[in-house]
Amino acid sequence: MKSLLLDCLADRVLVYDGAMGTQLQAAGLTPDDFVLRSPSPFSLRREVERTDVGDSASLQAVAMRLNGISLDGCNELLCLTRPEVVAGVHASYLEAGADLIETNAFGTISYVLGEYEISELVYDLALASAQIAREQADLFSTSNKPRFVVGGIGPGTRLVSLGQASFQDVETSFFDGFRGMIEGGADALLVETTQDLLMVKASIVAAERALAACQTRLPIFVQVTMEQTGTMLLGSEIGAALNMIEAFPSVVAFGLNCATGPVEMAQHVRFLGQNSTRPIAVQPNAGLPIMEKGQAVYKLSPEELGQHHLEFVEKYGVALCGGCCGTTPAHIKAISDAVGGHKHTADAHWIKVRNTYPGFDFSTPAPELPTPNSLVGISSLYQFQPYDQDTSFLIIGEKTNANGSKAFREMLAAENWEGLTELARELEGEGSHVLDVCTAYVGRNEEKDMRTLLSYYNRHIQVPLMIDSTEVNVIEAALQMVAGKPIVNSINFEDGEERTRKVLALCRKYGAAVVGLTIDEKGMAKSADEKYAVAERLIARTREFGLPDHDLFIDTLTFTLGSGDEEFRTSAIATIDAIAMLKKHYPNVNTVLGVSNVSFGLKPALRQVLNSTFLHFAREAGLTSAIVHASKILPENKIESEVWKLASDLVFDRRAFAEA
Ligand code: THG
Repeated sequence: MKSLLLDCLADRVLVYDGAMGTQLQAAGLTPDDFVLRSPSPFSLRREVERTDVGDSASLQAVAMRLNGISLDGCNELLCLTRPEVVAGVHASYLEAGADLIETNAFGTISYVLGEYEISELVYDLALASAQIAREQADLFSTSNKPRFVVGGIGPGTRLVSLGQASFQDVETSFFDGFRGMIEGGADALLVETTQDLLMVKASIVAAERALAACQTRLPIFVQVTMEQTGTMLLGSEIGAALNMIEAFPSVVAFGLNCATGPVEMAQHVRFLGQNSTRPIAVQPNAGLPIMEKGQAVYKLSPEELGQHHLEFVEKYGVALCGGCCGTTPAHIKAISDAVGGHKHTADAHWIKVRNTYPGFDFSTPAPELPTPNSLVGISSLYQFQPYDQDTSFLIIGEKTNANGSKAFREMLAAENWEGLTELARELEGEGSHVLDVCTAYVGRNEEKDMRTLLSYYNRHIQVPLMIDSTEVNVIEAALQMVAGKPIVNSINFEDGEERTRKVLALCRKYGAAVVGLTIDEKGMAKSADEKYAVAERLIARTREFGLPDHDLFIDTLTFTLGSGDEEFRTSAIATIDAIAMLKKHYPNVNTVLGVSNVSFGLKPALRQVLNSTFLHFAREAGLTSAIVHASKILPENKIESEVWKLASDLVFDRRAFAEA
């Protein structure tokens, strides 16, 4: 992506603007300023540049319908009614030294504007906000100090993870909003003050679609809000947020704004400095709000804020510095004096990544590079889960699966969602790091069940999820229901390339890891060499779609040893050997097995032993994760040595076993 903004960001610290709302309030506006009359001279002038006639028609229609009614307090409307006031605020921040100004479009979301019955104005307001900011930025730009417009939209009033708006609602509205921003001349797209990672995900998907629709590329920025509690509003840790964001290469800067001042933000900024592969943005409030006469006031002085930013820049590699609530042009001037133009010298992860891989471009990932990610793993709405579990393996709970559990199946049939949630909580309690979720049940609607179940699991389950389905539509529905970064289970080449390509495109679009099964057009690969060959094809394909190697889990599959079938007696050996080959040649690629498959058809006590033994040897060969019933896995020292030996003989097809 060629972008002057990114070139400048790569070179030096850039300064953002400060609060918009309070500056507008200070302009002494009256209810009359919030009346949309038929198009103002400003918007008429812009009308000629418009490409989309339908939208200007909706503007006319709204003006007629409102018929002089004041939408007092709808600051976004000022972009149409008092553009010069909005422009004045931008100018004051540009004068103070801001490199970037953010559009006056915080509430430009259909259901927020809907409170004023102007939900159809998302595009028009976004367009106007960007045009106003563009004009001011251009007026202040010099070749030494170009100024940039960030087309920013806030979080809205509804939480997707709580079901108050759907993924589609957000995606549709942000598509219109971002399209307006792009056509109005924005240099970057931003979603800010966000509280819900599922909403963030929907807005990133929307930004991507808007950029594609406008046939252009702009950097996407994301900023989350960490509350005083130390998490986002719904309980998301900063690591969950960063891990999810990093699954989207188009997000080129990530950071924080609002809720607290710099002191309270420091722990999160440190975390980002240590882990983020993307430049870090920080826009704190001017301290914590203090209530005075029923009003929130912010007391941090401009100089203090500037000093905090200097520390953030020097210690944690913060690259975009600005202010949120309570900050004024004086604050931005102080920030500009303290850090403006500062080179990136900190010992921060993203700076190291940039220096180590000079060609590394976030918009064209290079999975063959050793991974620059510090957070290698997946996430839920709440937490980050590393793939590497130190002394353990990544434990994927098997029981939240309609194919794998009678209890699950019965509760699904009864639509006992609370019971299904309780079952998932039990697996969490048993130590599962991830849950494999499958709602495929004959006679029921798999997609609908997946949506409903995930609306519960997203909110109530702390660990990340694995989406287990063979249906493309079910997978996409699931990806729209879970915050954080899930794993999709699975792809294979049974029916050739088409379905696999579709699923990989979805993993890219929604930010997910993926399981690849060693199955091709000839069926399930049997020998270790065949399994390895299909694995190489899976690796090539996931790389082609820009997924890093660590986000692919190769499943080298095994047949049951429980049938006694001559043909399958060496099946486990082939599975284990293929894992060892992959470990050797693709050390970053993960591996997974549905361990219980190995013992289908055997008695429960023997199954437990055989599963545990098989898992043990697969792990010795390098297996990194497994779908298991965690509480039923026994370590070697908990199994009688005679029994252990018998089970090992079965795994390795030692004929002594058969003859005994
Ligand atoms: N690879 C990948 N995904 C998979 C599998 C795999 N997903 C499904 C399955 N295989 C792994 N999950 C299970 C879950 C349960 C059982 C086996 C594998 C199981 N269940 C008991 C049975 O069927 O006898 C039922 C127990 C009950 O009803 O409570 O064995 O290989 N990528």
